[in-house]
Amino acid sequence: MSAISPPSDIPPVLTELWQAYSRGERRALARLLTLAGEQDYRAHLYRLLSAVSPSALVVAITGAPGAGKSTLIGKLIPLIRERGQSVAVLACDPRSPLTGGALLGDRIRMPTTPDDTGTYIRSLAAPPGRQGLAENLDLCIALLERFAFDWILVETVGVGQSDVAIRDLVDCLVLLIQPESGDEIQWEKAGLLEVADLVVVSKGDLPGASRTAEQLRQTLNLPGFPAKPVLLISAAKGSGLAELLQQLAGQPRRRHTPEQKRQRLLLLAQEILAERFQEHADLVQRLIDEAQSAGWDDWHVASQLINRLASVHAKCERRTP
Ligand SMILES: Nc1nc2c(ncn2[C@@H]2O[C@H](COP(=O)(O)OP(=O)(O)OP(=O)(O)O)[C@@H](O)[C@H]2O)c(=O)[nH]1
Ligand SMILES: [Mg+2]
Repeated sequence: MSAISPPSDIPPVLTELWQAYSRGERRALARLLTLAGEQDYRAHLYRLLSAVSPSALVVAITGAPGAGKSTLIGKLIPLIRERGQSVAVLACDPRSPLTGGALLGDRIRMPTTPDDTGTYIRSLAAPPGRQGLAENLDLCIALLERFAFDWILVETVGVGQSDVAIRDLVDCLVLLIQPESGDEIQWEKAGLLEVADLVVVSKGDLPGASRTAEQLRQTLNLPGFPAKPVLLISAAKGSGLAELLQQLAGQPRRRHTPEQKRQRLLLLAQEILAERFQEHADLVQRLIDEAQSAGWDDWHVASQLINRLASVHAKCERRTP
C-alpha cells in the first residue's frame, strides 16, 4: 500500500489512523471500519479512498436467515487461502451486534486462525430502516480493498429490496436457497432471483436438495434468456464448494463499470439525503406545519422539503471541490 499523505483539513485522529492503516496495521483498519459508520468521518474517508483502484473480487452472499450463508463462507475461507489469496468477510447483521446473537454465531461458523493475516472477519450493524444492508458498506469495502484483500465476501440476510440494491456494490451476487424452503417464491417476488448472478442451493446433503436445484434450473433457464448457473452444494459434506469457488473466481468484475458506478452514486446520494433530513428535523417540522396551514398537497410539500434542504446546505457548505 502506498502511504499517501492525507490532505491537511483531515482531522488529526484520522490522519494518524490513516498512516497506521497505510502501513498495514490491522488495528487501524478495524478502527477505520468503525469510523466509516460515523457521519463526521465519512466524507473524509471518501476523499482519502477516492484514489483506490479496484483490485478485490467482491462477492455478496445473501439468502434467508438460516440458509447456511455463514457456514458456506466458513468453508470458502480455507479454499481461498489454499489458492494463496487473502479474504475479508463483512457480515451485515440486521440486529445490533451488542444485542443480537448473530455475531457470535457467525464467528463460530467461520473459524479462522487468529494469527492468519490473510483473513479478516468483521460484523457490521445494519440500521433497522436499511433492512439488512449496512449503510457504510461501500466505504468498508473500499477500506478492505485498499488494505489489499484479494476477496471480500459480504454476508447479508436476504430481505428483498435491500439485497437488490446490494448488487450495485459488489461484483457478484450469490443467492443461497435452502432445499424445499419455498424461498424461491419470495425471492422471485422481490426480484432477487432475477438480479442474482449465481443461484446456489445449500444443504445438498438434505433430502429434496437436488429437486429444488432442478426446479430452479427450469424456472431460471428459459429459452431465449441468458443462462443463469444454479449450483448445488453441501457445506456439511464439502461438496460443490470447489466448483462454486471456480465460478466465483471467473466472474467479471463489474463493480466499476459506468452503470454500476452510477447506481452506487445514486444510492449514496439517497443515503446523504436521508441523513440530512434527520439532521434538519426542525426544518422538516416547520415546513410540515406551514404546509398544513397553507393547504399544500403532498407532492408540493415533498418537493419543497428537498428544495429547502438544498438551499440550507448550499449556504452552510461552501466547500471547494
Ligand atoms: N445439513 C446441513 N446443514 C447445514 C449446512 N450448512 C449449514 N447448515 C446448518 O444450517 C444452520 C444455519 O446455518 P448458518 O450458516 O448459520 O446460516 P446463515 O444463513 O448464516 O444464518 P443467519 O446468519 O442467521 O441468517 C446451522 O444449523 C448449520 O449447521 C449443510 O450443508 N448441510
Ligand atoms: Mg449467518
